[in-house]
Amino acid sequence: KLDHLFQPIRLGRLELPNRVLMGSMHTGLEGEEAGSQALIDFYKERAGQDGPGLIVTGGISVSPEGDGGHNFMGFYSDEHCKHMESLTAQVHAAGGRIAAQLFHAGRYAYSDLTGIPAVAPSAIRSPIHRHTPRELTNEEIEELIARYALSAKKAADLGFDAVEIMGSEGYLINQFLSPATNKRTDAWGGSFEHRTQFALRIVQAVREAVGPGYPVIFRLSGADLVPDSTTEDETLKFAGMVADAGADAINVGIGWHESQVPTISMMVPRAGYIHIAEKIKRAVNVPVIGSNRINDPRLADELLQRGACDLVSMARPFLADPDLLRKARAGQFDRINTCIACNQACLDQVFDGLPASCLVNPRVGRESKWKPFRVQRSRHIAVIGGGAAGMEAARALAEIGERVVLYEKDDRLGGQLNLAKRIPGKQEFAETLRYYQHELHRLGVEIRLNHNPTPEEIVALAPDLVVLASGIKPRIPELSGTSLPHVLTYQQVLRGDAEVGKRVVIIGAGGIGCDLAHYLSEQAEREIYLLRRKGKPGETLGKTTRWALLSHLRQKKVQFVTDLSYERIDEDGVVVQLQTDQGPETKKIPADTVILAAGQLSEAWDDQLVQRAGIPVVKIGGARFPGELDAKRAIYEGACVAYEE
Ligand code: FMN
Repeated sequence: KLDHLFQPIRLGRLELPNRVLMGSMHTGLEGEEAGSQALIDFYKERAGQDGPGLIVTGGISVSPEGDGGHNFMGFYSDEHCKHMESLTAQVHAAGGRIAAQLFHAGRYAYSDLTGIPAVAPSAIRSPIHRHTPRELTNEEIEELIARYALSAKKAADLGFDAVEIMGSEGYLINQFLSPATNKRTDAWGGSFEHRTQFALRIVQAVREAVGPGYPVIFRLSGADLVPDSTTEDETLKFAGMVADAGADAINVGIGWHESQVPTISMMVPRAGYIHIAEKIKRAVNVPVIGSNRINDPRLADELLQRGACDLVSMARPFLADPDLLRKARAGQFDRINTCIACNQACLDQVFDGLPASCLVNPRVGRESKWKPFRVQRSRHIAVIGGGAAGMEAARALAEIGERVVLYEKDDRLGGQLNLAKRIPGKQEFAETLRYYQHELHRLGVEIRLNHNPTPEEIVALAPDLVVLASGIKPRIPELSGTSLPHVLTYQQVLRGDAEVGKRVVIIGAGGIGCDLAHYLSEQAEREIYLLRRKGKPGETLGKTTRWALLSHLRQKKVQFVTDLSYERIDEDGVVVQLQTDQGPETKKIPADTVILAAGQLSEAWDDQLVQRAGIPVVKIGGARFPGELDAKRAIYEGACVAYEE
């Protein structure tokens, strides 16, 4: 079983015990308080026996103007270098191996944060940044190459086991390679050979600095997915040139940050880009690392077996479950907390300047804070509600040794996750359900389905603590016509409880409204209107996924109507008042089915009697606050009951 995944492999003189790279992730824990232990504890928890063969750090700047976001580390800072030395020592002590990623953001740099203007091969602004970079001079380019080499030497001296040169995702090295961003007419631009010079000179200089045998990985862009960029032929040729210049392995990144094609979100099928690594593997004679959406060790093993790549990179899957490989080796696949590629707590938070965490594993980034694990208090705890919040509370409490009864009024656990998994591209939520079901049984949580306990029953049971996780119900807006037979709630629709017609009006264009439109538009040919009083559709969705979902809905000809007030629902449509340039205009939008997705309310469970009996009650998730459907907050609050109370 998994014979291929656990095959050792050599990179230079470094032997890796398995074929898995924990892909580079900037966590936002790297920052100025670099003296803190949080980042080290994050890596240590992933470095132990049966951890990834090699961990790659998030990008570490080779030069101060190259920082790629909030809280970056740089080889130019003595303080950061000291911190890195302690990082490598502790990862080694834990039994792991770690590579430093040599990084320069080029025009993607956060010049607002660094206070230094961004630089690039040419002064062309990226569509996702406000600042136009300054064109580098020939001397500055030579100096930057020297800085890559110096940083590599420092990395080796600081105890890193390898370096990875970051040449993908549209960062500086990629900007030199691509004709879309490199318009130079000197020796660094123009022809393909000229455009490759920056990368190749860096590889040579790094190799010279670290000497033979020290592993050097080059992360290149397997496909840029931006207009007028490097061609496939060029990429294949370039991969060979990088290997010849001294790289020991090629890690195949996919897309640029500005790409208009989803590259890592839930919509991307598992291993959806592996064919690109496969082509590169045929073009070079060094090991090739496949990446993106490889979230299951069995799939990884299959890819290795069929020779698609020599190693796999798994980045977010190690956020979701640091013990992924240990469980895989033991054949405990059902125990793995699978990455669902939602990006809600990792990338979205990093882009907002917050440290990364993980929706399905809120322990990420809190490794220092959330210990010790086992308290063995053996309190008796009743958890009311088996949705995301209640399941995590029950799991985490049982894990630290409490005795837990979990009540769920429905005939199955999961709450809103059961609906979420029906949305196209969100099927991965089924893995989260599988994980909880399995873990709750394994940890001996007593599960009572089809059972909504009465307050009297709970008082009679006299638990030490009640965790109220009764969740939410759809809010019915105060509007005439909501009780007409063709008016449904989003829950009724997603449960499949009711027929939906050809012409649909959805009231509410938040995350649920947008998901619902997606679901209905994939099901059948339909005319769908998505209505919102004010603001933009899907405003509450994460930065990294909102654009893709909205562009998909536009493709499906979903009509967005905003800046309106609702008058009433009729038998054949919804009457609204639109704000137009000519003043307000009343209009009926025709509909066979009207769906309410206008927010939610807490599902009531009266805890007064329990409180009066002196039993402490903690409310979590939708029971505490009925915001957007928010699995991230629900699971986090569930975990907090065990780790922070
Ligand atoms: N890739 C890099 O090369 N350098 C980075 O600094 C980096 N930071 C990342 C930060 C976060 C929070 C995430 C989620 C990804 C980051 N990536 C970075 C991309 C990952 O290495 C990887 O290519 C991507 O997550 C897709 O792989 P996965 O599906 O295994 O997560």
